[in-house]
Amino acid sequence: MQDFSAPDDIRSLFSQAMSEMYRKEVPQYGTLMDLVRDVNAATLKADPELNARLDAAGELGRLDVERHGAIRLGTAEELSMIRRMFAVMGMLPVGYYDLSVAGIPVHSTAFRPVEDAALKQNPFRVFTSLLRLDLVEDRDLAAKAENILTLRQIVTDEAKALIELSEAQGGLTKEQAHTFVHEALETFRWHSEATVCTQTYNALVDAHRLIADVVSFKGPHINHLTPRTLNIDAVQAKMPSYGITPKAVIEGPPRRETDILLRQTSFKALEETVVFHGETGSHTARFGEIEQRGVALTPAGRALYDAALTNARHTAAQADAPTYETVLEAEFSSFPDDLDCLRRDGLAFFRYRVSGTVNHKATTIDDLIATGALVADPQVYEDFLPVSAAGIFQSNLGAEDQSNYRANANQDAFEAALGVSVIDEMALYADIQSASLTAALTALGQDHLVETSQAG
Ligand code: OOG
Ligand code: NI
Repeated sequence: MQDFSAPDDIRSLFSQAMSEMYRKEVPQYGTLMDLVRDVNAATLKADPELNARLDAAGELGRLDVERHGAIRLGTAEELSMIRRMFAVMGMLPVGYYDLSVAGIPVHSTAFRPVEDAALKQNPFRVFTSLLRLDLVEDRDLAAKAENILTLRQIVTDEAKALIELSEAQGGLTKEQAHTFVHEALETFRWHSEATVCTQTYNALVDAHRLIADVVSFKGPHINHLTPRTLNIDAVQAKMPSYGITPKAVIEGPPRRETDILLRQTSFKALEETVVFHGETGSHTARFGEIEQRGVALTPAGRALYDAALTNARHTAAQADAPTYETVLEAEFSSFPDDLDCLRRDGLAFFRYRVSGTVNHKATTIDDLIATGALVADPQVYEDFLPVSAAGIFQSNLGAEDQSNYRANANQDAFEAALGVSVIDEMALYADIQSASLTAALTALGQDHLVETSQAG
């Protein structure tokens, strides 16, 4: 039996290598990383309780390495090949996002680690979109785009060989893993030379800027890398003094005592020089983003969130409406803003751990928590939000591209392209919650409570 590198270690190597490459390609990303690191350090210093909680939950370690990226693919073959590439690094497709609702001709998934230990080590995720040429009205242009896409190969021969080797032998040796990371990086590199001429590029832009971005290049350049901050309002406020102009509003829930789901903001895409068959022009694709992650919500919590967000967007769109922030805060005022309340109401997912001892037979789980024997840590939301993602897409595509495609989800087609089904994110959080609770109750000698916990 050969000694293989752990997929978690390959993912860490890859995430680090991507970060280094993107820092060189987009210097503003490096500036943003520095800003986020400083704000995180200051936040932890000012809030010892948060520091202690993250430390006890084993979450401090992942903070500095944590980031997500995004890519956009052109064909089913590309999506299935990228799935196999990410699988080598322990990243699986989780969730299905339909962006057609927002007038963006893609549907997406997030490749990410799913196991508890893997998430703790390095939760690197890639939001991966597949272009939907079926939504393009101009069928001739769609056919032309498809032809262009079938001519490219986005994975190097060496990377492909190593993916196949890893599948055949069940992993990669350390040396193979290093070569694999080096080769995999090539797929996501920026190409300043387009594969199409100016005229084709312009026709694609006219159909949708996003289509031009996917079709005109040799590969799916990484379009942003996003560090995780503990205080997104502070980073947003400080961006201008670092020479970065953020988008106007932060996507997601409003600022609260207890962070839920995901808040995100980005800065505008850079205009970059591109050569189109010898002719110099430009293209905007790559940008920067930051995110603040909170607790994952249960289906009941998520339904509340979706309703509040929909109402806020509706109200804010009315004439004479107050600012979006004001409306958003008002809509979320009835959303419980306290971890214990979120837990008791079954609105959020937790991870349980033992923190003391008990020598009596407790009658409820709440008893064990009240006495300090059992601790419920909030589970970090590891996924994305479709409405927020649409806002991020739009902020760097330009408002004029918000054409309406009508809701047109097609998860079956996406999964057929992917070659497997996407994993249901809610099931992952629920499994972590129940497994951690069962283990903690057993360790505390409170097995009699396991069944009640599973019933709820
Ligand atoms: C992806 C936009 C979505 C997020 O964090 O929600 C996204 C893209 O622009 O390709 O990255
Ligand atoms: Ni993003």
